[in-house]
Amino acid sequence: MQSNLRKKLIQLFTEADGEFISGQKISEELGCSRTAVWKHIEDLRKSGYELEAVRKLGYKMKKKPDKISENEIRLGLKTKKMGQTIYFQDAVPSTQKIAHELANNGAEEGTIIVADKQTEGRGRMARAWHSPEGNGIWMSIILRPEIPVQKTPQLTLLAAVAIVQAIEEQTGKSAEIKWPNDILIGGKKTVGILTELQAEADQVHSVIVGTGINVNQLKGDFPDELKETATSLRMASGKKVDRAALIQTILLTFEKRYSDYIAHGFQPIKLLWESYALTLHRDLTARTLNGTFYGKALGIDDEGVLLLETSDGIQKIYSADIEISPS
Ligand code: BTX
Repeated sequence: MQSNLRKKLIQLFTEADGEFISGQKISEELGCSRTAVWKHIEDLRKSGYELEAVRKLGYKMKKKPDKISENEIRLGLKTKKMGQTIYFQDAVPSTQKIAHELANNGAEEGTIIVADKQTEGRGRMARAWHSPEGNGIWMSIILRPEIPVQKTPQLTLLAAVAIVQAIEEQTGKSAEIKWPNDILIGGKKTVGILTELQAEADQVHSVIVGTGINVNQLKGDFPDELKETATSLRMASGKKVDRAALIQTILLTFEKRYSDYIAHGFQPIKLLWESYALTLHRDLTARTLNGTFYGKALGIDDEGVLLLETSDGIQKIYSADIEISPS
């Protein structure tokens, strides 16, 4: 099927939102015969769409395949900027790597890079991020904020807030943020965020926010070393989650929080972040490159830095791995 006809047909079904559309209407919209409509419907079925046909009523879409593609992300996307340019590939080493290249070549703010699978997905400090095929969201967003370099870690916190809100909206599950970049459900890691920077001296060229979300994995899909510490949205909610729809919700919540941030600064994000934070007022261990600190988390400051009350006074934590002591 020609790709624009296919796109139009999927769009018609998406807009019909589960209601029947008559064969007549489809043939008018696509500008083809009723027989050709039937052939196009068969093609969609072969690609995994569940379509019901009832005489006199027409066709309705019961289920989309759990597949992500540029079209799936674009159709129904309600943002103005985030995700308006989409680079989708089935498999890449790392979406961060591609985002850096595109950002260097002048990609616009809001450009996203999404892959169904990463072979060299990475976390902080060159750690590996397990990114298998067909189950997760592996996405990088290019931003070009006009902010000083030292404020860019705030964007990690902003991304965490937007993703928690999108997860709640889409699955009904509440998630918690562990400073600075983990989102946990029931104490297990569901999302990781990696924020990287292209900047010189005091000028930010771009910020690349990478998010890895475990969506439809089952326990057996995780390697042994992650089985006890990681979970997916499906494991937490008991339901499969439509990845393309979740990407759309994330892009919309992200756009809202980002425009709040650009207009009003970090304060509104800070308040939201604190309401989702797991780490506040708890005793914890912070392992940093400058040593290990123990203390009570007092909160975050206006730059998004964690304030830890230790026996030697208040310690500012800029970057660390956090372990929360049992309460
Ligand atoms: P992080 O350094 O906080 O976490 C990395 C650690 O998390 C690993 O050492 C491992 O213990 C654990 N881990 C690895 N994979 C998973 C997983 N799928 N689920 C739960 N735990 C896991 C977190 O770094 C930042 C991750 C960002 C990933 C995105 S995906 C899109 C973009 N492209 C890319 O290469 N990275 C980002």
